[in-house]
Amino acid sequence: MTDRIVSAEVLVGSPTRNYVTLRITTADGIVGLGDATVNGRELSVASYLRDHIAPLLIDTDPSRIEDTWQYLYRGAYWRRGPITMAAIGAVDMALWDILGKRAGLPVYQLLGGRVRDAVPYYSHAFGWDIPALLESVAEHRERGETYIRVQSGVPGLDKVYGVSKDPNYEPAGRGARPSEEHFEPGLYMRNLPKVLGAVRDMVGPDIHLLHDAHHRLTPTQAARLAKSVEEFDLFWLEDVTPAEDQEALRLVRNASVTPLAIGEVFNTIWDCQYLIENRLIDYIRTAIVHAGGISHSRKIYALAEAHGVKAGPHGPSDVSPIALAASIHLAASTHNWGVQEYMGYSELVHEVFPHAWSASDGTLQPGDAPGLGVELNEELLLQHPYEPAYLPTARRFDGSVLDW
Ligand code: EZ4
Ligand code: CO
Repeated sequence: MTDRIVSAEVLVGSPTRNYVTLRITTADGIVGLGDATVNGRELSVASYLRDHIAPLLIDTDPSRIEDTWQYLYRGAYWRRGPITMAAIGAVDMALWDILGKRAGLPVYQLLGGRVRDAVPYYSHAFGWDIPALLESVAEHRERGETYIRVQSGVPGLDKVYGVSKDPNYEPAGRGARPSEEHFEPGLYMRNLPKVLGAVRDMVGPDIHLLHDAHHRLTPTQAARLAKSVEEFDLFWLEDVTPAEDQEALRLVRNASVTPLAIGEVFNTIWDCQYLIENRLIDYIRTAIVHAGGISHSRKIYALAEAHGVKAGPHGPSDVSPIALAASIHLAASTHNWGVQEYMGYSELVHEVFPHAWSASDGTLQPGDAPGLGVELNEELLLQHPYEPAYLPTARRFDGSVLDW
């Protein structure tokens, strides 16, 4: 008996921050949810889904997940890129959700079942100076977390990526224009070894420390940085150069054995292929939502598995609890998994998207609800309408634009 899709609705709301959610309903009354949020470009994905994809889905068979993916990807002609891939990603997640609900099974069971008892996550510790950072790290340790990202202020810079005055760091700021901040590579590069040294001294050798350089260094700066922090035994150094020039990572690789992670802004297996096949990275960071959903992400991880590379997906607050659920279900059933980023959500976001997944003692569990196990409280979502919000932009002290 074949079911068919009867509606595909796009809901945009801003509970604390903006989210784009796709809701697909079938003739049998099964509802699947997908996340399509692209931070700072939310309305373009909403339009892509509403104007160009939703009409194509009506009357199609929701169980043809792979065929739908191929149709939306290859059928578009103008393809790839974050907007297209997040839109396809949302459809893919919603269809896996529907399949799970139809089967009465959590999605991780459909993907081959558990390969691990719990999914380790890393969270974000930060502080403007070393004492404040050490305090933040201690709080994360008290929660039982053993993978901790550490970001600190930089003397001479008044705003720094990953550090905020609020207890919860949220890089996107509401308003019609992005805020601006200044960055100077020298100040940052000279400061980081001191910071990581202090944290390593405090936590000892067993805690996994991570750091995000956020795409700002030249290849030689990146190589120097990776070498200068080698003794602190990072679990990974992330986005040490901008992602477009992939050959840049070869210099970094040759200069040090600091493990490298990259890819949160990648959208397809072809964005990842060169780095994986040339073994220039240790962890691939594509988020399930921004890389075409569960179906396409699995292919990326399979390519990675063959080359000794592990998955370490992006999981900031702009990846909604639906896409995070998809990531946890994949993590539970994918062998070459490193760690899942988990930035956490405000109470309001947990209420808008009630979920079966859970986080405790530094690990995530997918839960056993059928499908992805996330619901949508539409009324509460729509009480918080979309508000323009943007990630900051960065300039050097001379005023020239730099990657943020
Ligand atoms: O800057 O989610 O590793 N995490 C990150 C994030 C990203 C934002 C972009 O939307 O780099 O903080
Ligand atoms: Co990052």
